[in-house]
Amino acid sequence: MQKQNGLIFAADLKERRKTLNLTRKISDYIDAVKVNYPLVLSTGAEIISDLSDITDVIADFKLADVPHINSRISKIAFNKGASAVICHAFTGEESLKSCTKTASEFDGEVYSVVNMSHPGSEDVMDSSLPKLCEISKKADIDGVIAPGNQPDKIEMIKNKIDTKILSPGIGAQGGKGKKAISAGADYIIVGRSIYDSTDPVKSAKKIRDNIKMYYSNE
Ligand code: BMP
Repeated sequence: MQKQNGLIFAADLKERRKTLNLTRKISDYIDAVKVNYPLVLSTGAEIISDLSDITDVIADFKLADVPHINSRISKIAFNKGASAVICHAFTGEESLKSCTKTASEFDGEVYSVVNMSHPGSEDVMDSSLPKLCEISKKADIDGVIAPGNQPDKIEMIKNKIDTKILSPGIGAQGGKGKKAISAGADYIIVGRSIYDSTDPVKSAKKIRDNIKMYYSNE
């Protein structure tokens, strides 16, 4: 994924045509589209190939399985045209390594989840944060997912692991793009504030301009 805009579109829609049209329209303002279960289970895995003709695709299946299954799922995603997969770190080093090993066969990337943007992340993930960063480091991931609505956590993660940070939780979940970037995020991930907006193209441009202006003021 080449960084030009710092914005990743979370396409959590259920309609194929709408997703493709919208992604095409906002493609100048994003660096990648992230696909999750709502889209893939509604439209089929072929949507990954269709979207990959427009921009880089991050397959967000939050893989959390035994190594050989993580590996099989990653392989399918990369074969369909994904540039990256997202995996949970809590299943341990071997499970995560099965993803990075598979990714290396496709020149793909792996992002591991070390913390999450919803309050439930406090229940288990917060106390395991150092360990999840350590596992991610050992598995040689390309970056981590860290909560954009909690800039203090981004800073904490940045201090523990020197890697790319992709941050959801912006807009609808209360986070501010500028604050996340300022805390150390490299990319922000945004869904509803784009696709639920009355003018999604204008919103995507505005969100991109906001963080881009911020980069140039740094
Ligand atoms: P939205 O901007 O509509 O809140 O969407 C956020 C996206 O980021 C969703 O696709 C969700 O699965 C993902 N996400 C998240 O919200 N928090 C996390 O901690 C990790 C995620 O992947």
